Amino acid sequence: MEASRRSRALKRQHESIVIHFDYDCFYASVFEAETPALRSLPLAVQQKQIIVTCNYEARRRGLRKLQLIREAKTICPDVVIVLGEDLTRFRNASKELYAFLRGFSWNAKVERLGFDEVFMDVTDIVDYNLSLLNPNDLTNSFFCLSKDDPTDGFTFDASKVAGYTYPESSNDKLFVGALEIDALQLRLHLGSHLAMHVRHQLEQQKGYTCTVGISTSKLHAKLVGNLHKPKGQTTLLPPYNSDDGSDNVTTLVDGHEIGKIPGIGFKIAQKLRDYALQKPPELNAGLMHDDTKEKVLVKRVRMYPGMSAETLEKVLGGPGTLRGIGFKIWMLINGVDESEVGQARELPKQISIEDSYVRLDTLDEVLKELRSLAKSLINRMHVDLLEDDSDDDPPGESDTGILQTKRWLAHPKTLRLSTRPRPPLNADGSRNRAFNRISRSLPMPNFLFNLNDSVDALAERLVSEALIPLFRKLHPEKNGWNLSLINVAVTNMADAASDSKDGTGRDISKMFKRQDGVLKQWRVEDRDCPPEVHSHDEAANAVRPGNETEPSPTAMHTLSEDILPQSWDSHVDDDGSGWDSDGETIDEGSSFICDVCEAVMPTFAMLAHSRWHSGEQNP
Ligand code: TTP
Ligand code: MG
Repeated sequence: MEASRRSRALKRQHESIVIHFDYDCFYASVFEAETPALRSLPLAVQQKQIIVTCNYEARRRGLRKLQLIREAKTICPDVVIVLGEDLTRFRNASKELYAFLRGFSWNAKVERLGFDEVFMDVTDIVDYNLSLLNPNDLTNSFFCLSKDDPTDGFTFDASKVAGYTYPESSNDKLFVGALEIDALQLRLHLGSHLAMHVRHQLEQQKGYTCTVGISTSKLHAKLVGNLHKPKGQTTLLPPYNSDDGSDNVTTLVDGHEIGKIPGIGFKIAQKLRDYALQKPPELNAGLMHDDTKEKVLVKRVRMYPGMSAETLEKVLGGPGTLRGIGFKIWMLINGVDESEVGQARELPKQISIEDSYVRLDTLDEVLKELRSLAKSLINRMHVDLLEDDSDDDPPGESDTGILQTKRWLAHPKTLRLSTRPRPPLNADGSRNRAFNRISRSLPMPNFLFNLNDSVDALAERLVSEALIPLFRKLHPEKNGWNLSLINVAVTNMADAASDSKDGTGRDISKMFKRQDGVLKQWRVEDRDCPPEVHSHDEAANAVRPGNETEPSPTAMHTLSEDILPQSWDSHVDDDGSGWDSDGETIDEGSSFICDVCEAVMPTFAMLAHSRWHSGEQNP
């Protein structure tokens, strides 16, 4: 029964063609795009005492992501190190590149995942071009990029895939002659040529290279894309389905460690490892609790005696999990992901700002952090939710520094404060990872939409009138708690289309008058916004608030959830909520503090980080 549901689901997926883009060494590329001379030098991006990424010249010379700065300097003394703690430039580049990719889409199904990944559903473009093909002369085809302009496009050879394929040996030319052609394969060919074109355009026009996967679902496209990094693209070839597990989807998925499957979160992966091994997996001593020495491949879980959706429901289900989690995970380990590529939206669903801490346990410190988060949140709301009210009048600036001619594109209706209390140390000195956030919400205070008051004044009022009362509800005790994270968010976004001051509603055409306006609507695609970089270090705190200087290199912790490719940790969190790059469900483990060196990083980075501590070298 399950096998036939799998095969039906795979057939449904065959109707879609999905491309996954992953920018190569993203942060380093952002600096290179700003200063092209850096391209030929070994370049590393520093956050705290760690290299978060480095360019391929640096990798060629032996540097790796998540290496300690001092080690990198020993290996490559002439490495150029740039500070990457202020995330603004990465956020902006990510939005700009997203807008660029979005420009190729007809159906606006373009979804950003973290800063440096994008999914694009190109089914409509592929099917349109399929209808244009001459099956008797596939080699001399023309790919049309616009329905309105038949000359807008490029010539290509539709009889073969552009780029690499999985499996590798199968990139044979198709038989010419309509009846010989497998429709899915031909559509994948078209997808691969479109991907190649977009990739080259991105490189030529924006200066960024990326690694790409082409298949029929987000899961397949992402997994297959990883095979040829950097600057590579890989297409997953049919067959996708078989009775005996010999199909290419099964082979591809089977070879991955269970925790590497997008959609299988950290907790679920641990439970599956425990189950497949019939004991907790061996850990790397002294490290975080989620780096297992014993790797458990998907195949081992899938082939475990008695494995079924029902079994998984028993293993994974329980209080706090979604019903049906067993079936969802069963489908995933069998290579089925029915989630759609999200529709590009003009406005974010929410804006949230957060920071994480090694230790935050006094009200004074909390107050300081709330002030700073409130300020960042208000600034972010101004950037993402305001538009120029008039294109004709030059914008005037009030004495508060805020443009008087701005108006709100949307009004969030809810203000939410969340914290993540840190669990106490275990008897052996280790500490369990803290997963659970607790939250309280209030209706959005109206004064936050006031454009006449300064950001500082608004932030002060937000803290005293809303955030402190919310904090008291979350933590009624005066002390005894120790927080590892605070998040302040505005959610429940209501479009302001019907409440313009003249009552005529929002003039959409105005937004398209200038390219700026067009770009702006994509600029607010963030599913969440990173916090400013704060220091929790006392000395550094002393030079705040409002300082614009780089934080001290000893300062700790600040990374945010919008740089978190959820694939490793949160696609299906333990509530089974599925891929969600809009941030509504990213409430777990968004940043992580290493127990060994106290470096802070996004959760997806921590396995690589712990491998580094254990001396295991990444290629
Ligand atoms: P990745 O996609 O892991 O790395 P990358 O794009 O730099 O390199 P690759 O070519 O191998 O894909 O991460 C995307 C960005 O996220 C990366 O450029 C920097 C940032 N990042 C951190 O901030 N902290 C981390 O620990 C890691 C691994 C990445
Ligand atoms: Mg990348």
